[in-house]
Amino acid sequence: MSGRPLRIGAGQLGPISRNESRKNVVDRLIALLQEAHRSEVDLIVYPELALTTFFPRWYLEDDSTIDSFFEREMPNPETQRLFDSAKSLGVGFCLGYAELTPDGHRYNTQILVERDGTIVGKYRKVHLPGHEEYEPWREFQHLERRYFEGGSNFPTWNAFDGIVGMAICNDRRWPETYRCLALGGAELILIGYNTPIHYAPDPSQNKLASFHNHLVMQAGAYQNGCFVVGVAKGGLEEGVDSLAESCIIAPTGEIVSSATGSGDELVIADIDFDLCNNYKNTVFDFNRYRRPEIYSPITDQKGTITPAEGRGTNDFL
Ligand code: CDT
Repeated sequence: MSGRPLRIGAGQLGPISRNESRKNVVDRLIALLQEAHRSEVDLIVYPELALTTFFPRWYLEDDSTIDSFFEREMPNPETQRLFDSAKSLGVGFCLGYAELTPDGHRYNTQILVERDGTIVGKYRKVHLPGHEEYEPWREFQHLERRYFEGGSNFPTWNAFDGIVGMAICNDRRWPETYRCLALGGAELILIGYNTPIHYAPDPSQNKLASFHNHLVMQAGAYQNGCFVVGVAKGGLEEGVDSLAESCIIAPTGEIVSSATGSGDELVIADIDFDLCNNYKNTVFDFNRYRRPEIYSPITDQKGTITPAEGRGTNDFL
């Protein structure tokens, strides 16, 4: 392949039970890494919170229980084997985990590790979904807003011979995520997710979970001339069924490879970063066609401001 080729693997995980040891999870990650190496993959992308069960589904009060789901350093004694294996095999990886900083801050984090085992980038989830307090009417909780602080930017990095950005799960539903990353030059956006199929505030959306997953990532890829890799922790985890359907999407907006099941599975695609230019230099030539002077409500406003009764919001009628 000419241009700037990269072979990517989406390292989908099946469920991780609450009592599954880090050692066992890291064994599973390394098994996928080894399969990636056999398939000559350059970069494998793991899901959001890939080292533990999706613990925000529980209201936890005990600090030491909460801490047990967080990593205080990266790599650490449990994950060093993954870094060592990646380096010796020459395969880069992207890994989501719960981060506890030395000064006590908690983030839903994803790191990008180059083929030499060095961490080149860290991203902290910006859009935290769910709720802060225990809500007894729910079948299960979604307490990300209790356990994590939000990240503060959408960085991009020169890595893997392209420009790479990251996003985490709910971030993928927001067009601002992709656009901010693309304004930083992103050609490849790596997204891990845990998406319960049951959406308690409006269960009529349940049957659309798969459609919405593809809709947002395919639109994000096309509208920004990027490749997007969406990687699930799917299947029935602690009684909660989560969407699998990991996939790799081209700047055309087309899905080029996708998972066939909901367990541990490696999904592979050959990409060429140069394809991004077909879109970035034509229909989505930002410099030529964007109108940022018109877009101020996007950064000046948080919620909707509707027109006054009987009026419109423009003044040239
Ligand atoms: N992990 C995560 O962000 N999940 C959300 C669930 C829906 S909001 C409760 C998602 O956007 O997939």
